[in-house]
Amino acid sequence: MTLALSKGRIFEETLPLLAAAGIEPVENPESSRKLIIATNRPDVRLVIVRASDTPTYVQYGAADLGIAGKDVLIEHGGAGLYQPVDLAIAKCRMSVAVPEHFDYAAAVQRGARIRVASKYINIARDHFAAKGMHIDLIKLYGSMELAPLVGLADAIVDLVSTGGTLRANKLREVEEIMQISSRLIVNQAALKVKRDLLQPVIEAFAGAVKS
Ligand code: PRT
Ligand code: MG
Repeated sequence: MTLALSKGRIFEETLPLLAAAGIEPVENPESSRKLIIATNRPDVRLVIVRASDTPTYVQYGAADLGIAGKDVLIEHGGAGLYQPVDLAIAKCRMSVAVPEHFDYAAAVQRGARIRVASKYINIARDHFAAKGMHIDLIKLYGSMELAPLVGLADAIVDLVSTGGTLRANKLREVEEIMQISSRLIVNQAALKVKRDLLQPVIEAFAGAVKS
């Protein structure tokens, strides 16, 4: 069984869930450069992937299971994946933010066409379409907070946790689009073929979330 995880917050917050399923990595991916990490169970290994790549590894069956943020899953589309458990980890929210002195409410009211920069173009497009707003969407891959500061965009759609990054860059959260947490994802074909192996792990994760 192969489980795809990203380093950083998802890995940290997944360790207790793995322990509940009786799985302990033999190495820490934060310090090891290995991309395939063995565990105490000979039949279980971890593959360390970029957060936004996790659904792709699971979709194609390169990993049987994975853990990915709702943000990443919405942008991926979810094809070929079961999403059986909301793990309630790596929580944050997806929000619209603007420079402190930009009058967003007035722009919305007069139906202004604003420029929005985001890594999450599907979420951003759907959000503004639902509000009936016409926007110009600019796809970025990182540091969205910079875009309004240098005139690339009027607004951004990004993840917010403590709000510290927005404050440090003189940005203001004006709309919450959705709450975000990470989910266990499972390759649909693998669940049929390897059900005896995968089902107990899925149940252990679900049980660990409840307790
Ligand atoms: O590597 P890649 O760029 O593909 O992914 P990544 O860098 O987004 O991965 P990672 O490990 O940072 O995030 C993995 C998942 O954690 C995300 O997909 C989210 O579901 C979740 N998560 C939870 C967050 C945050 N909280 C978060 N605060 N992901 C990112 N952030 C960033 C945010 O983008 C912003 O730049 O942190 C900054 C804001 O934090 P505050 O505390 O200053 O508000
Ligand atoms: Mg990051």
